Amino acid sequence: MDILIGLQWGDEGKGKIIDLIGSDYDIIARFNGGANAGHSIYHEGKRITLKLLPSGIFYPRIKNIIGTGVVIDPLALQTEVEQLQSIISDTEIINRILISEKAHLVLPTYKYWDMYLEESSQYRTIGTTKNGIAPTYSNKILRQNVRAGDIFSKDFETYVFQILNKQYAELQALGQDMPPVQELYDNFLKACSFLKKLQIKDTEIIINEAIKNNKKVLAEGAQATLLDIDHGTYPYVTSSNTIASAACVGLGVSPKLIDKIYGVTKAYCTRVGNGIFPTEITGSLADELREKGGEFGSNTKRPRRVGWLDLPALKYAVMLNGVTDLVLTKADILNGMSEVPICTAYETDGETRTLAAPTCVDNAPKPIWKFLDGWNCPLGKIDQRAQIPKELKLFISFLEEELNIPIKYLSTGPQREELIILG
Ligand code: 2SA
Ligand code: MG
Repeated sequence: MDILIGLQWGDEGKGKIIDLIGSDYDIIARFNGGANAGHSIYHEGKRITLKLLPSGIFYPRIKNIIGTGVVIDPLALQTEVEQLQSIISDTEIINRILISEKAHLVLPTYKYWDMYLEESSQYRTIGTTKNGIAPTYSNKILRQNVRAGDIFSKDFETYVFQILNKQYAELQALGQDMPPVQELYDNFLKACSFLKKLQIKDTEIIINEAIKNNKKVLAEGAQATLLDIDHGTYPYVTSSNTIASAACVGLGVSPKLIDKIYGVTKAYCTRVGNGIFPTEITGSLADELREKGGEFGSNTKRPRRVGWLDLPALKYAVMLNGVTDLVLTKADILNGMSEVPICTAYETDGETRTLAAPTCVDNAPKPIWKFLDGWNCPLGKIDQRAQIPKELKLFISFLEEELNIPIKYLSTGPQREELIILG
C-alpha cells in the first residue's frame, strides 16, 4: 500500500496529485478526518471539491473506501454524493463507494457542540470547520458513539434518540441555538437510510485481501502533518492523526505492507484556523499571494493565512512521515517574484534549530531567512524538465539537498496535465 499525505497545514494540492497518480490504483481509501477535508480536483474542466469521498471517485474501475479511521456525517455524505451525481451525470459513482462498518458517525448534535466550543468564551477558539469533528472523535474515545455498521441494528434508532435528546438538553442548557430536536433526529435517520444504499463492509479485510492479490492500494490523507492531534501544533490541530502511520491504524493494514509514502508540499505555506505560523506574512504582499494562489478554504471559503516555506517544519514532517516521494506544488504561484524567501532555521532564546516542530506558542521562533532568486516563466506552459527555468531548478535542488530526498513531481498548475515528472 502507498500513502499520500500533506506535509504542512493542509491544502497542499493532495486531491490533484491523487487524481493524477490515482489511475494506477485499484483502491483509494481515506483513513482519517471527515467532511472537514476539501480536496479539489478539476474534472472535465469543472473544479470539484471532495469532502468525504476519496479522490479516485471519477475512475470507474477504482474502489473508493471510506475507512475505519474516518468520521462520517451521513447528511454530508448524502449531499456530496447527490451533488456529484448531478454535476458529472454519473449515477454509477454510488457503486464505487465502500464504507467501513467500523467508521464512526457524526451525530447532528456534534456540529452544535463544535460551534459551542468555538464560540463560547470559556474555550479556546481553534478555528475549526464546524463539522463536528472533535466532538465525534471525543465520543468515539468515550465509547458513547455509533458506527456505520450500527445502522442495521435493531436498537440503533432508540440509542440515537436517547443520545440526541441527552446532548440536545445539555446544549440547550448552555444556551446553544439549534433547530428542534425532532427535526435533527428525522433528518439524521433519513440520511442513514441513504447510507444503506452504499456498501457498508469490513473494509480492512477487503483492503488486505486486495494487497495479497497484488492489487494497488493508495491511502489518501486528509488535513496534514502539522494538524496531527499528537505531533502537530496542538491545541490548534484537527482531532485525528494525519501522518502516514495513521493510515495503518485507520485502514487496518500492517506497517509491513507500506511501500511508497508520497509527501506533498507547496512552495510556500498556508494555514487556515488559528495557531502558530512562524513564517506568516501579512499586509498587501500576503493579500496578493492569497489572491494569486486562490488561498481560500475549499468548503468554508475562509481566507487562508499565508507565509513562506518553512524548512525546519518541512524537515520535521518528512521525518515523521518517512516520505519516499516528494511532490512540490504551486511553484507557479511564486512566478514573477524577484527573490523567494525560505526559512532555513528557527532561533529561539539564542538557540538555532534547522529541524523543529513549530509548537512553541508563547515563545515563537524567529525565522532565519535565505533568499533564492525568483523565476519568471509561466510554468503552466511547460511540460518538460529541460524547460524549467534555472532559478526554479536551483530552488528544487536546494530543497532536495536540505530534505535529503528527491522531488518526484513538480505541479505547474491546478489542471491534471499540469505536472512534470522529475525523478
Ligand atoms: P476541524 O474542523 O476540527 O478539523 O478543525 C481543526 C483545525 O484543522 C484545520 N482544518 C483544515 N485546514 C486546512 N484545510 C482543511 N480542509 C478544508 C480545505 C477547510 C475549509 O481544504 O480548505 O474549507 O476551510 C481543514 N480541515 C480542518 C482547521 O482549520 C482547524 O485549524
Ligand atoms: Mg483542502
